Amino acid sequence: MASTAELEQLREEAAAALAGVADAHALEAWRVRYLGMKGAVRAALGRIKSLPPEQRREYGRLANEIKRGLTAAYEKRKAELGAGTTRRVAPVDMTLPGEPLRLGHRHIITQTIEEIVDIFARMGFTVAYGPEVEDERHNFEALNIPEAHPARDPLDNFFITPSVMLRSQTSTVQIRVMESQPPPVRVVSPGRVYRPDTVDATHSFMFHQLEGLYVDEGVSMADLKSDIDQFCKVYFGPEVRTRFRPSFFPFTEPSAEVDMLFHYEDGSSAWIELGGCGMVDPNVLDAVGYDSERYTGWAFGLGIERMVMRKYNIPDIRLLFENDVRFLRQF
Ligand code: FA5
Repeated sequence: MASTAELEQLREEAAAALAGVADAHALEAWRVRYLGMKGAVRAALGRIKSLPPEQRREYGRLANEIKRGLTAAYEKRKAELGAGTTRRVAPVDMTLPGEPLRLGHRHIITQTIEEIVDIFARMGFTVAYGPEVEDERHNFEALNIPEAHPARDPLDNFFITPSVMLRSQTSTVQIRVMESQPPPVRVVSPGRVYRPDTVDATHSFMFHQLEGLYVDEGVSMADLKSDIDQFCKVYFGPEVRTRFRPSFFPFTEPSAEVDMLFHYEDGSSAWIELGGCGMVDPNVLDAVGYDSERYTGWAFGLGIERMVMRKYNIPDIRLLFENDVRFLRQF
């Protein structure tokens, strides 16, 4: 037989149990027990039917009052415990040291490019960038490389369409810079280039070059030699020597290969090829609308991987691009 006394007892019991709830898990168990579909409050309400009619009104009023009161108390406790999330039962020791963050860092090629650009900036050069997807005009024609030249062979380049390609040299940026501004020009341009070379310890199908270009009145080969020599001494150390060997590039005349005498830690030394260079061919100046009677200039293109490998004693270019973090983490 249901009675209001039993309802009062239920209210007290539920309130006491709620006061003892310490976490979201216990709160949910409390809710199921008292306010759930099969909980005590609903069961008490269900007993109205069994009462004589004259008691039903009072009993029903009290039961609903208890239900509202417990629901409100439940919501309050839920908010106190933090939006009903399941709390870790184990206490957290806030004084323990945290787990260290695993921070990545820039690739050694990127670090080197930034370092080299910084050295040239101190020598008065600005930096320019050009697209890796190029047209034949910038990669060949404006650089005085005629259609029949072997460097344009489709087997020696990554063509995308018959006239669009992945650039094979950063010399493309010489043209883009000169097209966009009048002389004087004093600029370096680092970036990726692509060639279908057979991959070995010193060759990759993708590598980085640093282009340099200086055009003004009265620029001579002496400027080229002293600027490259100065750069090598700052980057590799004051004991480094450079030499220039006659060579050929369609866009420079005269042309040279630049080598550097590198001293190894064991006391030995060797001449290492850094790249190509020379005096900008008058045809190239004419192609971009510069007055080749008035202006002269020098240009160079150096292989960045070769420099990195020499400086850090890396025996194989493939190590740089395999993405093995155990290797890359060292730099
Ligand atoms: C050139 O690319 C010319 N554009 C350089 C130049 C610029 C000459 C301006 C005159 C004036 P070359 O093909 O020799 O030249 O390449 C330059 C350097 O890039 C090489 O000395 C070498 O250090 C590097 N290099 C060339 N091919 C590869 C390769 N497959 N993998 C890694 N490095 C390479």
